[in-house]
Amino acid sequence: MRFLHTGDWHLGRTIRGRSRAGEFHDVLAEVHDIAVQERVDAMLVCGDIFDSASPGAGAERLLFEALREFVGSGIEVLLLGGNHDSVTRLEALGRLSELVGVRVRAEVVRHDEGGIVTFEKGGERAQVAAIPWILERETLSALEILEPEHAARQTYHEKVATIYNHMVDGFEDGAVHLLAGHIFVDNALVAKVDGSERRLHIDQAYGISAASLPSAPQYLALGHVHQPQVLTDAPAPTAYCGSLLQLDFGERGQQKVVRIVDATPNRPVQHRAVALTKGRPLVELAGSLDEVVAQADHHPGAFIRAVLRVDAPERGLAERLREALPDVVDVRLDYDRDVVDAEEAEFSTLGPEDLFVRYYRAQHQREPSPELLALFRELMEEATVLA
Ligand SMILES: [Mn+2]
Repeated sequence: MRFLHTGDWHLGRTIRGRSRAGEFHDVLAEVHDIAVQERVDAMLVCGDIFDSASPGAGAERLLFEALREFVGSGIEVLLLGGNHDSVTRLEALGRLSELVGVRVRAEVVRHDEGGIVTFEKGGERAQVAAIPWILERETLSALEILEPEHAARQTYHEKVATIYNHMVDGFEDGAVHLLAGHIFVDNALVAKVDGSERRLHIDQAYGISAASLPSAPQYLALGHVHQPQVLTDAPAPTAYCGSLLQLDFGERGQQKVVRIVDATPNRPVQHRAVALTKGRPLVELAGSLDEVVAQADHHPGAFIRAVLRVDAPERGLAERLREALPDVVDVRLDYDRDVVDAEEAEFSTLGPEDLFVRYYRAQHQREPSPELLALFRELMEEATVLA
């Protein structure tokens, strides 16, 4: 049987308040075209269907429209809940969509109570162990959460490993055995920007080590990490499909893909990536205002983050740049902070991030960590979207 492995759709996601609905529509149509051309039997969507627990009507429409296309082409679908999804919302969708071959697993259930989803086509049978995102608060007791953070993460890691290994106990002989999960696996690559790769470790996130993943599945289709990658240190073939679009500037330069997986019982699977082309690229351009404007010519259709080199913060600079380049969605000022006395700067010209960095320095007499800054940006983006 042939499967299409995708995930992290994040329908409804915007970039700095700008809609990406058109791109989502086009890339979902592209995924459908690939599925039809490749004659896949079923599609596994490995979590983070929506960007938020309460997506807008436009995001729901994108999903329903896409599902309608897949169902119309005779392709069965499994939707898995991710950490961004509302369990209740996805389950509600599943109540109806199961009738047309779109199955939903939003919450972990035992393998003998629906945790294993079965697909049948032309006399062949595939069993997919379906493990949505496992919430920390449901896995750990209140007491464990009160433990020092590291101990709580260790406990979470052990419990998740138990759940993963228990689920595959439901596999029966003679079928194709796959696993679909939404999880952070230690050592996965989270961003490759400007040549520097960053690996995230369990110390930094709730997750599982590659070695403790089960070896019984012929292929583990994972979602959660947005950079497509095959994990080479897992006991069975394991891959993150990645997201459909470059969702934020940390993902710039990433070639987005879906994966095609060919599986026959008791045989090694064949799996490969198929490139997606419909998303707008995200680029970061640095230099003076004129230099950034000139460079932008080489990136038609891109959303741009501009890092403007200036001697000192200057009022109205960002507005001038945005007038020249409407696709600039993020402007940062790069200047020698020792030269410019923080107290002297015009606060009204500073973006929220610069203001936060100044506040942090004043309070703690040191620089905020990259993780803290990343969290700040995420919160700012959420707050901007809500506003
Ligand atoms: Mn995600």
